[in-house]
Amino acid sequence: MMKFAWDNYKQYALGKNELRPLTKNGHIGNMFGGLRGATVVDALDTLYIMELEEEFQEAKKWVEKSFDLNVNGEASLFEVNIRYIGGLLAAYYLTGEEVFKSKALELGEKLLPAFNTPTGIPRGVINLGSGMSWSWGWASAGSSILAEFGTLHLEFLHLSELSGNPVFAEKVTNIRKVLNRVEKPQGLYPNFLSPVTGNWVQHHVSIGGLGDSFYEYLIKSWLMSDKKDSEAKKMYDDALEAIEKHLVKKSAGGLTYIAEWRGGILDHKMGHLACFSGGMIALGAEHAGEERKQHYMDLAAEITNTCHESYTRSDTKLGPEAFRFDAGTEAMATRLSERYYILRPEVVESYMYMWRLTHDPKYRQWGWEVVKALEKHCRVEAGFSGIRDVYTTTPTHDNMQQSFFLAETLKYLYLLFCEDDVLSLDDWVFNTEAHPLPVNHTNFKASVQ
Ligand code: DMJ
Repeated sequence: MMKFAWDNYKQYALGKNELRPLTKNGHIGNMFGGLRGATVVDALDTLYIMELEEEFQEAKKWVEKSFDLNVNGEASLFEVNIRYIGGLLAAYYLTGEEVFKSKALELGEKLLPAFNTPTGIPRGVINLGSGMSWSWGWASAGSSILAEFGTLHLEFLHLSELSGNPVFAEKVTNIRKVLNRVEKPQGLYPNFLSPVTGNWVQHHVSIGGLGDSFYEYLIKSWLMSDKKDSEAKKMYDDALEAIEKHLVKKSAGGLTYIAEWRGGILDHKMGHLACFSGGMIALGAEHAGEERKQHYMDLAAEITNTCHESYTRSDTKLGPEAFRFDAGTEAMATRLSERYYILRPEVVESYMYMWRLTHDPKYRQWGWEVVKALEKHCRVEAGFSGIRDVYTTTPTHDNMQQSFFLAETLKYLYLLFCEDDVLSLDDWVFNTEAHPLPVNHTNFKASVQ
């Protein structure tokens, strides 16, 4: 599947950001500020891990010869960080090839002006040429987004480590300080914060979109520090406790889910994005106190089961963008606009963690169901495509092979069926785009072979 996805991207869209597999051309979009080759950089480590040697060399050659960082345009700080910086850092740590390191550092420098705000909380959008930055037009009152400024820590610590320049680490340490200072309603972290005042702008809390990877980076910061960053661990433990108290619910049919919270009122909806949390909670459970460990493993298993239900209840056996638990609905989309599946990874991501941490064979079975469904409904003549409605067996394709399909979905599926020592969870943490970063700078050769 990876070879097919890569070969078609290479044939029809090399150098563009994504492949359009129906029309057999490339897509550039406006997320990466003029940067190109998002699929190349996102795919590098997956190709390498899968031992697709020739394809990896093709990707590396493109980075060496054609990856131009002198661009002008509006980029998402978050997306550039998780896909490009994360992808380059992982490729560097896996191979030791200097080109990946130098590109990661050069790009990292270009992101720094986004932090020039009164609080040091970065704005979401940056022009990579001029360094001008601003907030997303759709974010209330010029706010910055929790899942965006809260998803820089892992990569920025590595940028400081590799460059010897503390500036990157200082930027993310300051974000922590601001977050620790501000009062949390019921212990929860709302999704919108003002980079000017350092106060919350709205009380919307979600473990799905807008909030998700902030929580993920707390527990992973602690793991990546070889369990020394106790501040991150405490923030994670406290946040999870508040989430469990206020957001975790059980449906009439017995399915556990994590609702969204709007100023105290619950929206009984779970996004596909929120399905990463089964894996995250399992990963954290490993390191919870003895009395909490089983409790969190059970919670992780229940959430993963609910996400699996959102897949099995559809005609394609792929899950919708969001599913609800209200008015008699259980784990299904109720709105037409939420029925699509765009090759997202979060559900197989949780299967991978649950498999590695429990070895219950059902997670491999569930992963195989996804493989079959992808082959049946998403494989088209020239690549893989998202679908517009998971509740029909003759779905319309959206003509987009997302770069995270190669970075994450296929990598997590591969790891689900590998031995546990391939990118062992003891030695590596995955950034939120599934790019592996070493724990405490463990040498790759010692742990992956
Ligand atoms: C990816 O870019 C990352 O996983 C991110 O954290 C959330 N969205 C996509 C995949 O769904």
